[in-house]
Amino acid sequence: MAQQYSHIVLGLGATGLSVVRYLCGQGITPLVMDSRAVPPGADVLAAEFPQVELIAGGFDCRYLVQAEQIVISPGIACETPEVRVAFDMGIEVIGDVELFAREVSKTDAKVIGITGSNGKTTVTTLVGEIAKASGCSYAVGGNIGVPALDLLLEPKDLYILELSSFQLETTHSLNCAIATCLNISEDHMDRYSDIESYRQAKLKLYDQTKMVLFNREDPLTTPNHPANQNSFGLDVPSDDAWGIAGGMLVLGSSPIMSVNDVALVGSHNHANVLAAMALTTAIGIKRDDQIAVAKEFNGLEHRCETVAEVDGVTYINDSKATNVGATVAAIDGLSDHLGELILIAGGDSKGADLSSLEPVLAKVSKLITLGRDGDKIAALKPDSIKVATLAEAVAVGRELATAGDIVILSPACASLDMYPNYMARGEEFRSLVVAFDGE
Ligand code: UMA
Ligand code: ADP
Repeated sequence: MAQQYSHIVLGLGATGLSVVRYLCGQGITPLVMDSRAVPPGADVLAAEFPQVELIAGGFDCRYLVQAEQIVISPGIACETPEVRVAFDMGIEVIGDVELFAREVSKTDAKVIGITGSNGKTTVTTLVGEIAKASGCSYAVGGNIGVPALDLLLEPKDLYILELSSFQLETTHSLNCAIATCLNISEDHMDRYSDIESYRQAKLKLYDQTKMVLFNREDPLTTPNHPANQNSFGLDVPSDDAWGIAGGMLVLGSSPIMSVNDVALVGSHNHANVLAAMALTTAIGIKRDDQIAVAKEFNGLEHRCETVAEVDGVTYINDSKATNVGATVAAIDGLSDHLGELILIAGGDSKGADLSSLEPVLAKVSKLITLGRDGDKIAALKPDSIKVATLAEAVAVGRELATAGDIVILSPACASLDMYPNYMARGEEFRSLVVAFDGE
């Protein structure tokens, strides 16, 4: 071990690179370590930061124990033994969002924080669109894709951050103008001992905000301590909370717009729109800008996205449903549909208890399962059909469906047992369906 490093960056994905960029900009040359033999970003690091040393294929404890600060990527568990050693020695272990928070605290910029098990990306995007409509200077980042620190390369008045539980574990000093936890359902159980520890990671956000927005229909999102707070929900609200009454989105007793004019489909998305309105109202954005976006924004790819209608059958790509809560919301949201619902599900359940899918499976006429945990889902419904590939699943779905029916890919599982990511799974679904159209 030739050199001693005060700063160590653990993980060289998108986050690790953003941290290196930030630290080098501060005149600090960190050491980077990644457990993967060939980490993504190694080529960029070598080209842009030739002075930065990379140790790949494992974490070398000898460096860790001598560091002043370790900046850990969200994909690395804090319980990793080498990291635990550093924690136990009192070495500061933080994430990229904590560095972002410390930097933003030196400015007058506002931050909106959005977490939850499902709907984060939809709400974060909606808030970004509303900010755009209002004409303010803003940037969107965090778990949604652009690492938080990279947002600071072009300073703005407003930062809109999607935050994962992994990022929140290592974030302590965000000072959001308003922050929300949209909902909590089991996810990432391969990283948490139980849902309560996952929830506590998410609710850390509430300790770092001037105002809490919670989902009054999901008790797990209720703040543990009294806070300056408001709520949203699909029910009739009391006082000055956000909700739905008489077919209208409302704030307290004041109507805002008809639910029928919301471009996004499904009741879970009405909750998302209410949350986005509440978040942007707290920073002074006008109602007209919110309404304009709610009327226009019709959703993101891979999230209950209608891909095609072939022979009267609607094919929906909900590949981003990587946990049970998302699939439950999709099926509930479509259950008023008159035709049959044919569901394709399965993949890597990330250690989740899948039994909470059982009640919504009663609303599905046929269940087709695939992937590592497909059999566990199949066991929850009689006469399920097990297949080996998505191509087979889509072919079986087509065979079973008649005009007026829906075939939906909403896996309730991550894709990583069969695909590089959920986008690849959704794209394959799309191309399989589009191919029918050409026949
Ligand atoms: N990894 C290793 N060894 C390492 C470092 C990482 O094996 O030394 C693995 C991780 O286990 C993980 C993968 O590499 O499977 C990526 O981890 P990372 O921390 O390098 O990820 P980044 O590329 O920095 O991307 C991260 C977020 N990824 C994760 O939290 C896993 C991205 O969220 C986020 O967009 C990005 O930072 C910018 O903030 C993605 C995600 O899947 C979309 N998030 C999870 C989710 O939404 O469910 C939490
Ligand atoms: P996240 O970023 O939290 O993963 P997304 O907006 O990407 O959230 O949506 C992920 C999945 O969750 C999609 O299948 C989507 O249809 C579903 N979903 C979106 N909003 C909600 C919600 N409020 N409650 C439950 N499921 C939702």
